[in-house]
This record gives sequence, C-alpha cells and structure tokens, in this order.
Amino acid sequence: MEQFKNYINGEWVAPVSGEYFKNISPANQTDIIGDFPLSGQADVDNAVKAANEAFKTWKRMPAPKRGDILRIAGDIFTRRKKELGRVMTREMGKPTFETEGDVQEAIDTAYYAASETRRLFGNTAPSEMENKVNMTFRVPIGVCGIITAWNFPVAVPSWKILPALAAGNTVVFKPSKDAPQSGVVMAEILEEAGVPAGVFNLVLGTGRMGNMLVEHPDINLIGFTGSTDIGFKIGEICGRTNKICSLEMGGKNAQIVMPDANFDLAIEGVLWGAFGTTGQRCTATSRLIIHKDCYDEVLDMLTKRTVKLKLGDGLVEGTEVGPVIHETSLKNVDNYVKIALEEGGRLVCGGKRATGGDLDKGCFYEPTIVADVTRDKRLFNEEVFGPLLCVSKAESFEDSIEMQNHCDFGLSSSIYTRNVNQAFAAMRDIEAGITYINAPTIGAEAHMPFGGVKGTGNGHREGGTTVFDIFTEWKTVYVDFSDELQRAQIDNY
Ligand code: UN1
Repeated sequence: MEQFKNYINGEWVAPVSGEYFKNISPANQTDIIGDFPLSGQADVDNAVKAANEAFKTWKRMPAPKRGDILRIAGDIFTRRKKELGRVMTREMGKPTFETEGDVQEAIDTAYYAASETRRLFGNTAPSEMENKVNMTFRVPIGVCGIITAWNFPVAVPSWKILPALAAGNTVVFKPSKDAPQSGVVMAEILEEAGVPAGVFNLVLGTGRMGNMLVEHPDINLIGFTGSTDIGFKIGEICGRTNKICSLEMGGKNAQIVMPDANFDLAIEGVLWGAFGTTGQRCTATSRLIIHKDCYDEVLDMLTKRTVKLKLGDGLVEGTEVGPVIHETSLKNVDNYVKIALEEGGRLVCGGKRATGGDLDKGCFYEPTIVADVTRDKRLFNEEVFGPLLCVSKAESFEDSIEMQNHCDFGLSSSIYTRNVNQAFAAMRDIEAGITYINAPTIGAEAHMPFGGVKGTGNGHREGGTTVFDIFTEWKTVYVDFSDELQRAQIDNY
C-alpha cells in the first residue's frame, strides 16, 4: 500500500501524529488507493508558518517572474495530463475524457494567470490638488487557505491557487479527503515548476483539519468550494476571525426549453448537463423546465436517450457516466428519489442502484428522471449532487423564468429558444451568476468570471480578471510633489 505525504516548506513529510486514512475508488470498493496523512494541528501550524515566512520574499518577486514559474507549471500539467487524468478518475470516478478536461482547465488557468502577471493593472486618477498624483496598486493578501471539493480535483483548486500565487500570495491547500492524490500530483507539479519552498504547501486530511485552517490566526484568506452547510459555517468563522473569505457553494441549476427551441440540441444539452460528472457538479443541470406546449415530446425524447447512457468504471474506454462518489452519496440520491415520489413526482427512468457485472463493485446509480415536479416540492429546491434530474412544466415563458428563480441558489442557468426577444429577457431576468443561451448549464471557461448569487456565493467571482479581486487588496498612493503642505478637501475645500 502506497503511503503518501504532506508537502510543507518544500519537503515531503509524514504527518506529525503518524496517523493515516485510506481512500478507496468509487468504481471499485476493493481498490484501495493508498494511505494519506490524517493531518492535525501540528501539521497545519508547520504549513502556515512556512507560508508566512515564504510570503516575505515571494511577494517581492516581480509578478512577471512569478508568471514564468506558472507558465512552466502549465507545461508540466500538459505533459502529465493523461497520467493525472487516470489518477483523478481512479479516486473520484468520472470518465478519463472528463478528468483530462479537468486538467486542461488547470493548464488554461496556469497560462492565463501567468499572462495576467503582466497586467495586474492599477489606476491613476487626477488629484484635487496641483502637483499631486493619485494611483492604486494591487497588493497580495498573505497566506491563503484553500479548501476544495473532490468533483473537480484539479480544475477548481487551480482556479484559486494559481491566481493566488500569481498575485504574490502563499498557499496552504487542503484538498478533499476523497481526492487527496490529485492534490499530491498538483504539489509535485508546482515543486517541479520551481515554486520556492513554503510558497505552496499541501496538507491532507479530513474536514476537522480544514476547520483548523479556517480558525488559524495566521491565515489571512479562505477560498472555499463545497457544500452550502460547510460554506456558511466557514463564513461565520471568517467573520469572527476577520479573514477575507470567498465561498463557492451549492446550485440547483435549471435548463428551460421553449417550444421554438432546437429540441435535439436541447436534449444533448440536458443529457450532458444533468448526467455528465454523474450530476456531481455545482453547475449540473438538476432541473429541467419545459414549456407545456412541448413538455411530453421533449421528455419522451430525453428519456429515450437517458436509458441508453453507458454506466461504468471511468477508466474503461466508452464509459459515459461514472459512479457517485461514495455509499453515503448514493443513499442520499436514493432518498431524494423516494421523497420526490412521495411528494407526487412521477418516476420516468432509473430510480435505483445500478447493478450487474462490474457495477456491483462500485457506487453506481441509474441516471434518473422524476417528472411532474411542482415548484413547492423538495426535489425542485434542494441540491442533490447526483444523477437525478427533476422535470417540471411551465405554463408560459414568464412562468418558466419565475420557476427558474424559485430557488435559494443562483449559480448557473440555461434557456433553449430561437426567439431573440425571450433570450434577452431571460439574460436580464434570470437570477444566476451564469446564464447560457442554447448551451447547457455546465462548461464555464477559465478566463470568464465564475460564481453565483443568492445561496451559492458571497459576492466573489473566480476566473477572469475578477479572481484578482479575491486575491489582492488595493493600495492607494498619493504623491505630492508641490513641496508644500496641501490640505485635502476634508480640511480645506
Ligand atoms: C464545480 O462543479 O465546482 O462549468 C465547478 C463547469 C465547470 C466547473 C464546475 N467548468 O461546469
């Protein structure tokens, strides 16, 4: 059994306690991937201390030089893409074509963040006074604690870590306990790229250890992607300990289909949006809202395609849908199906554990559709994070938008229509951070702002230049070259 280590201050080290946890493959519960450090307070303290020390010099390195290192990291991600994809699939289940795409997002983010190191622009502004110049600079924040989920084991951490480093911060990274090896490979890549000791640190463990990061007095910022419950708790602690905190939480994303849509395209979209990554994306399509005039036709077309999806081990060529992450998650999906049916939903396909052959070894659940779900029902409102699609009927275009907005989350959204007026009305009226027109709810691009409104987030956007609003603060500088005391308007106007 391979025993993995933490990466602290440029060294691969065992956890101080000597304790480990096992990670098993969701596609094959007899496949034990390895023993991973069950890190505790001493490991967290060591990593935070190293990151604080390294911050002193890393923040002084010219940003384009930091960019050079990130560009090399992008090259190494490219070189190791296939191999890393297989590591990720084995530990979290999605097919290799998806995990390679996940690595591609890290590659794109590495090159993007590297190029932005030449564009960390500030502003200059006219002064109220003669012989005086006003300007702003972006400055790094300090030590960033990064806590992420298992569903995008490389892409989502890279969205945070690479821009954080580009901006001159140092990082302590806690990946999910369900995807620790992906974190190990990321650390290897950053080490090989030449990130100096202490600038990036990896500490493996469970949620208990994540909590130690959030509580740590010498961490300045927490970047989190994960469940709403945990995100809200992190927000509370960060409020109390005065940390900057960016939260990326749940979604209940809807795709609307109007009668004038290209139905084949809409079906392709929902199949990918709802069952890609086995429905385990915060951007997954978990609600399909169909206009009443095409409800039966679209639902029927979708069902015929859904039952043909090929379930299996993501490492096997041809697999379209992998397992769910673990037994607890499978039971949760199954429980939501029961709730939805008790509340009057109609089971259209799936609705049970997938069995037979190799499927018996893992946590497989049939791609499931529950139709006729009205907006007052739990399945319409609560995030499930699995291959379970809720289908609902809208009376009109306006009704479909109201239904879309009838939910506590606001990450992604989609509408399929060829009516330009309705498309623009939807862009304006949908309450979500991201709206797709004639495209599924998933598939955000690395250089565009990513994040949600309402219960999904706390006002931040990763991706794009907006990510630097999370990982930098503004320094305002006034330069007075008048050689006399000039009082500002507060004292003089
Ligand atoms: C997530 O599920 O946490 O847009 C992020 C998408 C992906 C990212 C999903 N690029 O679906």
